[in-house]
Amino acid sequence: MSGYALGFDLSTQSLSVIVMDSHCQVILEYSVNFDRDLPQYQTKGGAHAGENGRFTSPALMFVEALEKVFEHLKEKLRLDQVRCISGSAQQHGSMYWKRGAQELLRHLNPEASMVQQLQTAFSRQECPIWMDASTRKQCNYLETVLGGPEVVAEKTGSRIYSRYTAAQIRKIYEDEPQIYEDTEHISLISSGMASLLLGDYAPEDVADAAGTGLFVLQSDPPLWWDLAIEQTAPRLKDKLVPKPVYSYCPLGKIHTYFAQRFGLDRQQCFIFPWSGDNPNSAAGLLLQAERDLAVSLGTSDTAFAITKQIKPRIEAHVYRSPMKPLEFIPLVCYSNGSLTREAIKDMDSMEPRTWESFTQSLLQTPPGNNGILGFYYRVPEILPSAKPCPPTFFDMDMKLVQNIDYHTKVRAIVESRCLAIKIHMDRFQVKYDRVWATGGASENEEILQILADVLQAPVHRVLYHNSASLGAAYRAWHGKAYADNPSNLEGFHDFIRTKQQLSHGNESKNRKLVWHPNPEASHIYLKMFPIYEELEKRFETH
Ligand code: ADP
Ligand code: XUL
Repeated sequence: MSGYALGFDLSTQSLSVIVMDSHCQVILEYSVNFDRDLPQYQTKGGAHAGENGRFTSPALMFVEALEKVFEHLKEKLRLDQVRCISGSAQQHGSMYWKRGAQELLRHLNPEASMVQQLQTAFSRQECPIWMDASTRKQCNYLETVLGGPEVVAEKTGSRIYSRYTAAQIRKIYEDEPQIYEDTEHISLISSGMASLLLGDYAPEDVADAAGTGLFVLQSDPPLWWDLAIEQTAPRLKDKLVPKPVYSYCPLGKIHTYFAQRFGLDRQQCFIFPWSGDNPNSAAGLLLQAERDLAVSLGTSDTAFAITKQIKPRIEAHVYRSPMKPLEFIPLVCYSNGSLTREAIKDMDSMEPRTWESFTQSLLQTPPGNNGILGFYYRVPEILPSAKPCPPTFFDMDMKLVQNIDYHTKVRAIVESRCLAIKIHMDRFQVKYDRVWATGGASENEEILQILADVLQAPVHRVLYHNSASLGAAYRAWHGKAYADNPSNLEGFHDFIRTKQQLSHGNESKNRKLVWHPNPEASHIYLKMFPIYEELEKRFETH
């Protein structure tokens, strides 16, 4: 196979793309930052914050960003050489397509821009996104009618969280019945983006479907949970694709719109299902079951692994692996990730500080931070389920402390997040002996050292830190090989290694640096775990 794969990543703050050659090497990357490059949508960190914990992003901003990427790529690359495209998107968020949108989408005119032609395609201009915390009422309702949080978690992999698509759809049905009526189709953001490329409604892949509250976690073949669909809103089944698909399933050829406007070869370029950012990162990091833990430090902080068997727990999540049909992704998620660290970095200063000064603070403070722990929820937190609260610090006697210096505050916020990851992930009893760090904040080597010290495992960082787009491009190549020869498909990991021309057992060329744990730090953190656990309970609101 020759040519290129495109791997997209529509994250909270940006739409990025990588171009990957047939040896799975990244040859080009490009990113559209929503706040900076599409200021007309007036987002902050890619989102609009509303009342009562509402967080949304404009659907048309996603459409326009996609076109912007192709305009750029057209100048840099022979797009007729692109053989396969897949992508990654922030999980849970949903797009509402208005009656008649499918026809509009199918018949786009390549002479005009997509964003112009899709102005009337959405019944709701704003997509609820993963940061949303406004649907407590709908979560309670759905959990009650479906048999309680434990039953729902057992069936779908997670209880219904505010950001889960089922709760979001129910809220729109209750609060905006006309919009619900006018909606002919509901996509996840991932499948919505695939739909733009395909020119028709694309199905959800199993991995991202598992973040809806509507999917039977252990189903093979993949199935929606009919009862949850019936209880979420009337006639919802008609507004969804009939079934989610495996992540490697070819969806079809690129839309003639992209072929004619940007020069892609419609006969040779195939679209593969988009998936969620965390499942794609698992693929990009080539995570191995029962061996690896991934920590993603993006707008959200997440920690996840791959397992062959799983017991869901109500304070965390289980998704499906996009690499192998019946493997699972246990995951913990914190909504106060990078933007909260940024706010701490710039605290008490007129001007934004540099990351260098933040790092200096980490270097000037010892492991254990002289016993100071920190909690700061700028936006409603998922784990624990907490309301926003200003930076709050405690000592090892669990007493509130004030008047501490900037450096100590910085370390407290970073270290306490690492303690939380260790405590919550260990409750899944997943085994790991190494950690893979990814996401924007994995640039910061001092954060990685603290992570290694708290988790007491070596922390690796891949050369290319956007593992979500890497995973999307790997999946596109793997899916293409499956489409070309379904009877002869290697496992995902072996397939990528073979393409990278690495012998078995060798690490991917994309794997690079390692931070080793300091064994002495282990005693310090062992004392802090139970204190952190107790303090965290104080912030839990229900
Ligand atoms: P997302 O994919 O969720 O949009 P990214 O994974 O691209 O976000 O991460 C972006 C974030 O990375 C920025 O908001 C910034 O706070 C953080 N970041 C970038 N460089 C550093 C650094 N050196 N130290 C800590 N955080 C950083
Ligand atoms: C995972 C989650 C976030 C989003 C955005 O459950 O909500 O990680 O996928 O990154």
